[in-house]
Amino acid sequence: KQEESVLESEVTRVKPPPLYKVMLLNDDFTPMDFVVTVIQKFFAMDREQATRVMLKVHREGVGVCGVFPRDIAATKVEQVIAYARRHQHPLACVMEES
Ligand code: NFA
Repeated sequence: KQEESVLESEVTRVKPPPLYKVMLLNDDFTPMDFVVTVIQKFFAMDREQATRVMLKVHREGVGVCGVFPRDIAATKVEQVIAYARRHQHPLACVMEES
């Protein structure tokens, strides 16, 4: 059992691991259909769900594609950015502790 005088890191982690939101950011250049495809491909949404998220990003500037443990969130961000750059689109993807 955790003692008040002992750091959490010296005993056992008590808090659940943090979760991170993975978000897309709007820009003026990436085609809407490409964004929908990205959301379907990397966040396992159907076309209808993906279109809703894309339109939210387009209208509000940012939208959440999913919530994941840190390493999975970081991999999603890297994969989305690499895929967008490979197709020469400036689409931005970021993560933030939720
Ligand atoms: N704003 C972009 C356009 O009008 C579409 C877009 C949506 C881009 C979501 C990035 C993210 N073509």
